[in-house]
Amino acid sequence: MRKAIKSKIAQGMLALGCASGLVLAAGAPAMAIPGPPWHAYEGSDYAVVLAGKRYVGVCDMERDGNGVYGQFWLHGGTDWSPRISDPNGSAGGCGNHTFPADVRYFKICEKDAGEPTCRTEFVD
Ligand SMILES: [Ca+2]
Ligand SMILES: [Ca+2]
Repeated sequence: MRKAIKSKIAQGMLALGCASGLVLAAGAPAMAIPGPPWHAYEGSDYAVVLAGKRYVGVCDMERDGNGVYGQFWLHGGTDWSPRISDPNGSAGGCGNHTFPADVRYFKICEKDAGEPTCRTEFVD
């Protein structure tokens, strides 16, 4: 009898562990912060989509000599946008652009060693 209760508790704890694991998985990617504004970070460098979903910025925030660019996938689009870069690198201010349609998802890329390192985030 005692043993049965103990194993029931163990099962309950296991179920609880699984449930919280699922919640964590559903919340991935770990860095995602709900918008607006929506951000995609690569280190401190980021791309941002503002509330109207059409005005975007790309900001190089690291004085590391690596250029950054953002690319944006629009609603009804069939490919990534041209690259939007931060024209003055890590000096103040960001590159920006206004698209004719809402952004669906987007990425920030850093031109570091080898292939650029990119992170994608979703608007919706
Ligand atoms: Ca950088
Ligand atoms: Ca800049």
